Amino acid sequence: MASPRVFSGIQPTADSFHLGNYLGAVRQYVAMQEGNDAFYCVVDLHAITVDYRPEALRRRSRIAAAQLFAAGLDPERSTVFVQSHVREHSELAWVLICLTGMGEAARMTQFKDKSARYGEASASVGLFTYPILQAADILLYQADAVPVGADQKQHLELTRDLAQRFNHRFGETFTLPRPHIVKEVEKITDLQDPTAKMSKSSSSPGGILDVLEQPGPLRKKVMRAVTDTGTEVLADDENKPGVTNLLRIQSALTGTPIPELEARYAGQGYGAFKKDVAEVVVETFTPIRERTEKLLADETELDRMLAVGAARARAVAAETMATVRDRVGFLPAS
Ligand code: AQP
Repeated sequence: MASPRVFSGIQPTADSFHLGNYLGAVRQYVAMQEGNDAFYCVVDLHAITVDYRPEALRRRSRIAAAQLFAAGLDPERSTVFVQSHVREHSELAWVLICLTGMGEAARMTQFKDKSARYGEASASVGLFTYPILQAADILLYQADAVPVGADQKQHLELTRDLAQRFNHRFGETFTLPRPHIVKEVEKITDLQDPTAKMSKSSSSPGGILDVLEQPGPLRKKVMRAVTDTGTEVLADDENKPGVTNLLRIQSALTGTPIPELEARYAGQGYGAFKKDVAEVVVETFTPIRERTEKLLADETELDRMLAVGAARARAVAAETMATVRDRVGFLPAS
C-alpha cells in the first residue's frame, strides 16, 4: 500500500521563521517525513498577497527553503519545492475560485484580521482568495494530512468543503485532507502579549523569537517575557498566560511533561525558570542557524535541490490537473 501523503506550506514573508512556525509546523514536517510521502512548499504565491519587494521575496524564499533543510528535512525523503515553480497551483486555484461562494470566502477570519491590519481599502483580491489558493496547494497533491498550527483550522475546513463540492459535482477526484494539529504547540503566543499568536507580521520585535536570531537577543527576549505579578511556575491559561506559554515552549523543546517542570521550579520564582527556557531555545536554534548559513552560502546547490523538488512535485500536480481539466470540461490542448 502507498504511504499516506502529507503536504504543508510556509510563507517566505520574513528573514527568519519564528518559534511558533518551528513548533507548530516545521518540527511536525520533520517528524512526518517518517512513514509518509511528504511534500513541503515555500509558498511564494501566497507571499505576494500583501505588500512586498521582489528582491526581498527572492532572498526570503531561499532563506525559507534553507531553514527547512537545516531543521531536518531530508531531500531524499521529502519533496521540498517553491510554489511558483509548479504552475498547476495557480491553475487549480482558478477552478476552485469558481466553486467558492463570496459569502463563504468572506467568512475567513484571517482575511478579516489581515485586511483590518493593512487597511481594508488597500487589501488585495489576492489576500481575499488566499485560502482558496491554499486549498489548491493541498488538493493538488491528494494530501491525507496537513501539519499546521491552530490558525489554519478554518482554511482546512474550507479545503475539505471545496474538495467535497468538486467531487460531488464532477466525480470523485480529490482526497479529503485532515489537519494534523499538535494540541500542545498549536498556538505559541507572543512573549510581550501572551494572549496573541506569535506572528511574523504582527508581533513586536520583543515578542517574537526568530530561528535565525543570535543567542544574545534570544536570551534577552525570554528573560524580558511578560509573566504576571505572582511567583509560581504553574500552567494556567486564564491567569498566567505568559508563564503557561513559556512552560509549553520548554516542555515541547525538552520533551519534559509540564507537571514535571512545575515541580522542578516550585518555590524558585521566575528567574531560574526563564534562564533555562532561554538556554533550551538557544540550544535548539543555534545548529539550525549554522546549517542555514552554510546552505545559503552555496545558492547554486540550494537552487539545484529546489529544482529536484519542483520536478517531483510537478509530476504529481500535472497528473491531478489533467484529471481536473477533463472533469470540468476543458478541451484537450492537442
Ligand atoms: N504562533 C504560532 N504557533 C503555532 N503555529 C504557528 N504557525 C504560525 N504561527 C504559529 C504555523 O506556521 C505555519 C506557517 O505559517 P505561515 O508562514 O504560512 O503563515 P502564518 O500562519 O500567517 O504565520 P505568521 O507568522 O503569523 O505569519 P504572518 O504574520 O505573515 O501571518 C502554519 O502552519 C501556521 O499555522
